[in-house]
Amino acid sequence: MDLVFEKNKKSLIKAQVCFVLPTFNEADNIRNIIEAIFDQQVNVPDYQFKVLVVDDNSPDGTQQIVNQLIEKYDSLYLIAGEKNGLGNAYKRGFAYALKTLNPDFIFQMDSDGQHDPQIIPDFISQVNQGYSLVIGSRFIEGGTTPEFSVRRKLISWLGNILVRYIGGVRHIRDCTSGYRCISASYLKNCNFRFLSTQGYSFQSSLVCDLVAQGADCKEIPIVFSKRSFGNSKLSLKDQLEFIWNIPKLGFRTHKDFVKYSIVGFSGVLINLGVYVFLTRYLGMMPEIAPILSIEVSLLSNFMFNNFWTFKKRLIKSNFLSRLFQFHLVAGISGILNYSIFFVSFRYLMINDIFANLLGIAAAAIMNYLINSNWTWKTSSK
Ligand SMILES: Nc1nc2c(ncn2[C@@H]2O[C@H](COP(=O)(O)OP(=O)(O)OP(=O)(O)O)[C@@H](O)[C@H]2O)c(=O)[nH]1
Ligand SMILES: [Mg+2]
Repeated sequence: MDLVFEKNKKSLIKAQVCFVLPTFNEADNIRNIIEAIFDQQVNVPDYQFKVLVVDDNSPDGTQQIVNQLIEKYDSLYLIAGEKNGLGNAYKRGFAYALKTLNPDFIFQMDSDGQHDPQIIPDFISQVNQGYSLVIGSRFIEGGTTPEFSVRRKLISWLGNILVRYIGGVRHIRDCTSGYRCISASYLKNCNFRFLSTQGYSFQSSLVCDLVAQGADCKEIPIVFSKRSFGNSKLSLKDQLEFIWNIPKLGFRTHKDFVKYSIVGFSGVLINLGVYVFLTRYLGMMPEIAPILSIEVSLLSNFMFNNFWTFKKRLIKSNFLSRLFQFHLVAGISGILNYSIFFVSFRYLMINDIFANLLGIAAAAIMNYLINSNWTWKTSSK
């Protein structure tokens, strides 16, 4: 008898799925989206749905509508707070869900009807296959953004390229999508200090953090159409934060960057030493000597980076092509360095030493990012 009870009890334990819905002024949309999510419950009976609305004290009455619906749905929850950006709302929502709702998986979803709840079972079937991060993607085959303006398409495309190539998530086509299902075990281990972004760029930081933890990602196509009612909350501040956040994504593996900087500094000393040796001891002309001293320092930088900085990386490309790429990147960085110096000094009237420092800093950062993501790119990325 006990055994039967235990068996029945076990079959009653369903996987818990929590939908976190951030809202700001979504009074016209929130009812439809909540009802449409709960309507999908019958299609995935082995999963128990919970919906958590994270509202930032919307003045349009969003919370009143959610409170009415709480009377109808036992598994609907609402938390409210000050308006502090989409990223902060998600952080609050995740923390609450992980602490009190005991989820196995957490969905991220917009509350304005742009994310179709009818494909929730498709996400869950991927989770069933063992994926820990399932992304509703606008940029894989079958995915579309039919009503995006050319400007928005361009911004989205550029934003994704930056995150993919600088943030170490090249294999993911849509890093800014807000429709995702994430395994709670990964979310628990997220480094929320790294995820310090407050606005929309939280989405891209989160993907990078999950992948850095080893989350196995699968993208499924979505149609991202126009919001049902109301206006977009994406502000200029969000867009600036997105750009500002990009280098931070690149420096995630900061240990590599510190090593790379030490190598770069050693290169300066080697360059100078060889120059002094050639001109003072071998009597070489000062116009010719830098050609050799620059090349020697480039070669020594390459060797140190190859056999020390990026030693642990599993790299597909061969030694000679890496050597060639390294030289090419050095050339591009040199041009960038000079251009920034020239524009700052000549046109922005910045002091020449400071203008040069600006050029060196920008070129050094770009040089690291390209070499880390291209020359020594790991085969798994
Ligand atoms: N709690 C909270 N939710 C927010 C905030 N900013 C945006 N949201 C919600 O996040 C979701 C996505 O925001 P949207 O304004 O729709 O962004 P978008 O989808 O890129 O823009 P549209 O295509 O114009 O809809 C929506 O459900 C918003 O209500 C915020 O500061 N706090
Ligand atoms: Mg939207």
